[in-house]
Amino acid sequence: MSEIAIPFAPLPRTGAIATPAEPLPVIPDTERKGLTKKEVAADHPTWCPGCGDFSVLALYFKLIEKRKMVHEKITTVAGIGCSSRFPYFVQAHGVHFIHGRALPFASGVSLSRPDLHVFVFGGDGDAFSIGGNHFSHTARKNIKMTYCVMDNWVYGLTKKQTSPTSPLGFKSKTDGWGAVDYPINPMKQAIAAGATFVARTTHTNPNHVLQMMEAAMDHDGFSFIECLSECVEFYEGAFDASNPRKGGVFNTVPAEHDVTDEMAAYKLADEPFPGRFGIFYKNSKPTKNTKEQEIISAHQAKVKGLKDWEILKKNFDRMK
Ligand SMILES: Cc1ncc(C[n+]2csc(CCOP(=O)(O)OP(=O)(O)O)c2C)c(N)n1
Ligand code: SF4
Ligand SMILES: [Mg+2]
Repeated sequence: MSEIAIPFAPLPRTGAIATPAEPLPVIPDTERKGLTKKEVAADHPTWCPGCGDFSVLALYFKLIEKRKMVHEKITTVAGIGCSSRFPYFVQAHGVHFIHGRALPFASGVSLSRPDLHVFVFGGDGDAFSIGGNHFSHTARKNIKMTYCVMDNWVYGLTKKQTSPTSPLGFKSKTDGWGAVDYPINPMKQAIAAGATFVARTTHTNPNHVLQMMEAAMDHDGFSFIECLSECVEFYEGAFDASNPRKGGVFNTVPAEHDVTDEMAAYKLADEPFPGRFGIFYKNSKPTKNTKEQEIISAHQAKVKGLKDWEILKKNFDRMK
């Protein structure tokens, strides 16, 4: 039998043998200093000057700072689009995933990591065109996460195509004579699909955006925020009617509105633009996270004390 060749010679000894590094002490989250905006801001955002998305990003940083979050507990997921570049600009864990598929990816993170909160950011095209089905199914499953759609009523990244929220008559590269397809109403869709937290805000009112983000994050379930975010390049002035600085009106949800009343929420969502801003709907029901954990715990209880091979054997025996 021939000798087995050693692919490389062992390194010559240089004297001192390195001692393994001491493991870092584990400091509980509660005792750690939260991140500052400066620490969490990554690459310089590549959005056009004046894009509404800057304001949403700045408020996300503010939320992180205010809630004293630590790096490994922040997860920012997005699909594809100008708005979906979001995770690039956050110095923490994040994923810039396939167009329209941010929610399935985020669902996996949420279901497997109950210790962190998943934030998903994206655009109207990503959410309601290519990702339309995922939106409905993630909402009906009530998977714990916050989904903030930065709605600019256009496809910005691909330079001005009609989006599912573009109003009738909008002239774009795909509708040179003006859009003829009826736009969807994101708020109505979210409520009808089963989202348990549905809110609306606009990038021109920073305090309101932060308030909605905080409320959404505190909600145990699928929380959806439609955040109007102007595309100054391809749909300038789209939201002027909602901006008091541009002669518009910013009307909040009436104080007497019952957020648990689905029909009342639907009615609010039916108001013509600029409509209302605030929490339209909020309901409490068990999340998929909780239900799955119950199944896992029940199964783990059945095999408690068994060795891995014994569990395997049990499974094989069942298949006989
Ligand atoms: C599978 C696939 N189809 C189409 C595209 C091209 N595409 C990239 S972003 C985009 C639309 C993005 O619009 P939106 O989600 O509204 O984001 P915005 O740029 O407006 O923020 C499209 C159609 C793609 N990248 N992948
Ligand atoms: S194209 Fe529009 S959405 Fe994209 S970065 Fe520029 S202003 Fe923002
Ligand atoms: Mg868009």
